[in-house]
Amino acid sequence: MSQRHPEYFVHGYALVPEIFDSSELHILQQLANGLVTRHRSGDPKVCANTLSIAAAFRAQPERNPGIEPAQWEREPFIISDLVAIEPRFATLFANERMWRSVAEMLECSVAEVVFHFCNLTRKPPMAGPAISWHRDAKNTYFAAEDGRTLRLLIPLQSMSTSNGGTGVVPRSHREKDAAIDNAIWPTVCAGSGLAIHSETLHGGSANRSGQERDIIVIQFGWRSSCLRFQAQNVLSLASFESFRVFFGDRLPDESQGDRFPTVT
Ligand SMILES: O=C(O)CCC(=O)C(=O)O
Repeated sequence: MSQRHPEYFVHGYALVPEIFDSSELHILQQLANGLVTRHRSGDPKVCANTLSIAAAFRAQPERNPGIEPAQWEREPFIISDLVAIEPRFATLFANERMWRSVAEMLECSVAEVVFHFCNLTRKPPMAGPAISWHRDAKNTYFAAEDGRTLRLLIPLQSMSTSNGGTGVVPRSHREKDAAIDNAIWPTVCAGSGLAIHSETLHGGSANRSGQERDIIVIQFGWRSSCLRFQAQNVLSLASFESFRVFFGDRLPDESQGDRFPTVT
């Protein structure tokens, strides 16, 4: 058994308390709200990286019953590659608590951990879609041959079953036939994290409450893993050291010539 993070090892998920303090959380919320506002006003850079609630409905209407898609064209569901459209996210992601916790759960050194991708996944009040039950190891966006990846979900408002929170099936990372009936919905405070093993079954229902439910999703992996699928996000495969050295102490500003480190 892992001596480093037994809860994650045994259950296939873990809560990581207070990754972001209240002032960092406030900045994260402002950056996320800024992207949502830009999408609503039709900003082409944000729109190019966004799946709207309406587009998600057209692809899978069963996930969001009763909504009228025409009303939700400008409402973002998933905004991808956050750092590409808002470089200041990079500063927040240079967070030592987060990288150390991830390294413990992936059972490697911080130097071995690399960032894969990030997005903002939203379930807006009364219109947030359900997310099908799935295992991240099977995804065709960014996945490692050896399955050594971890997804960290960081809610920007407290999330639970009441506002379309994420459900997980404990121990399903070890049980291929685990039943969804055994799912639980952890309450995760804003700024804390829900870490999910790549083989853990997870998903969630639609948000029909009056509360927001926005989460930052970040996938991490091992530097030495061979990748089965690799999307191109800004800073994909960058290490904590790259985030810390390049962005740790100030907000990146492309107009001042800031360059993102490239990984070869
Ligand atoms: O938005 C959610 O509740 C879950 C997101 C998720 O399942 C994922 O990113 O793998």
